[in-house]
Amino acid sequence: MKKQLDLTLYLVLDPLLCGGINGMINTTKIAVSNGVTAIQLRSEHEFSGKDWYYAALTLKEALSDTSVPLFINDHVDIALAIDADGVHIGQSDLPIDVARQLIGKDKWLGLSVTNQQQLKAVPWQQVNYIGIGPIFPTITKKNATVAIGTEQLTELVKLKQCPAVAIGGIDENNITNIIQTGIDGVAVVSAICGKKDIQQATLSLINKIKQVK
Ligand code: TZP
Ligand code: MG
Repeated sequence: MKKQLDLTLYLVLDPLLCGGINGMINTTKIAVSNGVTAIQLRSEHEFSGKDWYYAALTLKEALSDTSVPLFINDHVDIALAIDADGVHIGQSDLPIDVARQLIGKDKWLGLSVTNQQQLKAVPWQQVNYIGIGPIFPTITKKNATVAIGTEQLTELVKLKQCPAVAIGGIDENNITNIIQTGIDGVAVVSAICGKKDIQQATLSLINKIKQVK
């Protein structure tokens, strides 16, 4: 099925929070059937190259009859090996032009941005979307930079020249304020991963997004 770049509710999977590869697959299936529009595989924990590869491959298969794309965090090699739909990289990963060169023009490329200086330096021709954050404090990402808050997010949204998702500490209690900034979508980890009721967690976020959009 043809994939689409819809950033409305972007789920970043954490293998540890989800309970391993099977937990990620289960989370993905339930989240996607309840409205998640994009999936990213990300891990900060011990995850060998083989684990990355098999997790990514299994996720790709799980999404094969959906229109929901799979992004791989940082690892261009894994993205290419499994023919993922895209790659997401941070400011200290590969230079963006090198990542683009490696993945080619047909795969989607996302870049993390934390402040105005980084946003002004984005090579807009090379990226398909940016991730802005952390918006609120988060314990999911080790060494996360200081949370920027919704006012700063609003300023960055005004300056951006491509679609964007907000990330970091976003949950059902603050998602409405985030969507009201005019951002294209929201990315979450712990608001879905590891929740007892994945369906309810997803629906609660998606319904709040719909109320504003
Ligand atoms: N990048 C900035 S904050 C963050 C990432 C990957 C973690 C977001 O996790 P959570 O659980 O949604 O706060
Ligand atoms: Mg990274």
